[in-house]
Order: sequence, then structure tokens, then C-alpha cells
Amino acid sequence: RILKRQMLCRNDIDRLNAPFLAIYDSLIPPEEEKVKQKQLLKLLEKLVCKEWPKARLYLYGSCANSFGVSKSDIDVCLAIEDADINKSEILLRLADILKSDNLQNVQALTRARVPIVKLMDPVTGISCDICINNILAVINTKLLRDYAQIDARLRQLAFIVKHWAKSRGVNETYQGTLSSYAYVLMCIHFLQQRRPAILPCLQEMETTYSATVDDIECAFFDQVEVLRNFGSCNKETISQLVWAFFNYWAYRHDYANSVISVRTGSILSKHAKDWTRRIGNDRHLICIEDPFQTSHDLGRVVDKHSIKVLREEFERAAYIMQYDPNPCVKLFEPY
Ligand code: 3AT
Ligand code: MG
Repeated sequence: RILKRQMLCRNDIDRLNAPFLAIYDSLIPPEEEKVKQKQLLKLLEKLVCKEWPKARLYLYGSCANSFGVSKSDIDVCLAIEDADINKSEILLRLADILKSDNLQNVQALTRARVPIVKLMDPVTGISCDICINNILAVINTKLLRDYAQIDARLRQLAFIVKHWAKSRGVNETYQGTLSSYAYVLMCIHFLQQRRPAILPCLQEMETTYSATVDDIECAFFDQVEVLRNFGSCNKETISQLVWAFFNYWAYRHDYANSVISVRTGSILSKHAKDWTRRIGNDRHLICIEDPFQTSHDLGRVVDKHSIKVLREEFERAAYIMQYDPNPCVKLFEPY
């Protein structure tokens, strides 16, 4: 009976639309921030091209996937085609170049899992991480951005979920909770699964964009202008979707057997992916398939302690969405 009650939306749910949309609006970065980001990218391009004329710079992550909130750092990828490059040498050289142009807090982290140079631009006040040849991240950034253009509810839901995750301390991969990238994939998958569907599955459609990176074929439909009405048969509002999202992750997801897959627009079985056992540090306690690196579970950072933390947070959020008189405040209360 409890489960059944959880599955019925509270009857005043639409009263929460305006406050949720106001939170969303307050998180959108103002246009001048975008202008400053472009200004910094131009400066970096100028410096990089002097040293490596064939190199290119790409923005990736939340500054380019349209899921970035105000005052985020920016992620930049330096693409160099040279076959036998030594990443550490390039990062160290890059750090020298940036330092001599008065960029601040320049640091080359050559031993990190993803080696980067960090910097802060005193003119725009923006901090930035530069990595080398992380082309898959540039492509998954495009995939997310393309999904965001199909239905406005994706961006609204993802901003609210990211804001909730940051407020509740469950957006920290080094503590075993999930990355922003993983949360956005959870939102896309959730909207693919609504009936009628709010989002299509771009990787199952005709290929209009393709790239091969490290032997991985990345192909999907990217003419998203023609999909602008895709979700219009589904009239669910943002407050209903936030309610249903947390309800799904609190009570309906089958953690023991299921893998969510944006690539196929469906749920796969852990068994089919051979994700049933712990191998090394991969425990597969919550399974989120990367859309391109399909052997890669974005939930692999989650351990037996943090899975409890995460599930309790989903249950707390679902409870608040169901019963609290003021969910738009309570949901985001610092932990
Ligand atoms: P924030 O707003 O900075 O929290 P973000 O979208 O920039 O969100 P991250 O900083 O977690 O997200 O990651 C930056 C980008 O790096 C996002 C995605 O394009 C890529 N990325 C992150 N984690 C992975 C991963 N495990 N596998 C593949 N790509 C990833
Ligand atoms: Mg980022």
C-alpha cells in the first residue's frame, strides 16, 4: 500500500511549477559570463597556436553542454594530432607559456587520472582546466547539448537535480557519489522512458554525425532542429517530473539487476553486460552506461557505503516531493 501511495503524485504538485522554474532561472549563467568564457578561450587559442600551429582548442563539460550553472569553471581540451606526443611534456610546456602570459595559479597536474593544467585568468576571473586529446569528452558534450535542444524540460530537470546533488553533498566522485555527467545521463534516460516519451534516443536514429575515437565509433542523429516537437504529446510539467525522477530512483529502479542506457534508450540487464560481480574497484552498485565507452559504468565510483548515502538521499527527496509543504526549500537544504 505504501508503494502504491508513493506512485501517486500529490494533488497540489502543479503549485510547485513556478517556484521550480524560478530556481532554474536563477541558476542560468548570464550572457556576460558566456562572453567572458569566449574571451578567455580566444586568448588561450592565441597562445597555443604560437607554439603548436596545428593544435585546436575545444570547450567541453558544463560550459559547453548547456548544463552549466552560473560561475562554473570551464573545461578545455587541447587537441594535438601528432602521433607520438608525450602528454606530460606538452602540459609542462603549456604551463610555462601560460605563466609567462600572466595567467595565475598555473599548475600542471601530470599524474592525475586525467592529466591537466589548471589556471585562473585575472582579467575575467574564470578558472579553467586544460586536458589533452580527451576527444570522447568533447563528443559526449555535443551529445548532451543536442539532447538539451530537443525539449526544454531536460535542462530544467537537470539543473534542479544538479543543484539538489550539490546542496546535499552527493556530487563528489572522490567520496563515492556521482559526477554531474552521470546525473545528466540519468535525466536524459528518465525522459526517454516517460510515456509518451519526452526525448528520443539519438544513437538509435539515422546517423547524421559520426566520429571514430580510439576505435570507438560515435554515431548519432544531430539534426535536432527537426525534433523540437518530439515531446509535445507529453504534457508533464517540471514539478511532476522532479517528483517522478526522485520517485524512480528511490523506489522503482531495480538496483540489483538494471543498467540505465542512454545509448539504447532502454534498461539493460547487468547480467547481459557482465556487471554482476565486483571486478577490482568496479562494484556496479548503481549502473549507468556511458553512451560511447559502453564498457564504462559511471556508477563505478560508488561503494557499499556511498550507495547507502545516495539511496537515502533519493528517498529523502522523494519523501519531500510527496509530503513536504515547502519542497522547493527543503529539497535543497544543506546536509
Ligand atoms: P559541473 O557543472 O562542472 O559540475 P560538468 O558537466 O562540467 O559539471 P564534470 O566536471 O563532472 O561535469 O565533467 C566534465 C566533462 O567531462 C563532462 C563530460 O563531458 C566529461 N566526463 C566527466 N566524467 C566522465 C566520465 N566518467 N566518462 C566520460 N566523460 C566524462
Ligand atoms: Mg566541469
